[in-house]
Amino acid sequence: MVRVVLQKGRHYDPKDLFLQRGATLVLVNGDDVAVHHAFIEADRLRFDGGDQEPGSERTLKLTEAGDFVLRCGIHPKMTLTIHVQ
Ligand SMILES: [Cu+2]
Repeated sequence: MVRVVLQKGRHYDPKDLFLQRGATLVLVNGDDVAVHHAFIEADRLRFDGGDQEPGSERTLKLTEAGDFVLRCGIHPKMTLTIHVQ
C-alpha cells in the first residue's frame, strides 16, 4: 500500500494518517518555492529525508507499529501524525 502526502503551504496534507504496517509513504513537496526537510525522531523509527526541493519526493517504508510524528526541520509547525497498526 502506498500513500501520498503533500507538503504544501507549510502544512502536511493530510495531518493524520492511519496505515497498516508495511505501508509506504511518499512525501511530495507540492510548493513552488519552499524547501522542506521531513524527519522522524522516535525510539523505534528514525527517518531523515534531507532538504527537499519543490517537486521532489521522499519515500518512507513503515515497518514498525505505533504512533509517530513526522516533522519538518525548516517549518517547526508542520506535523503529520502517523498511526501504524
Ligand atoms: Cu517544511
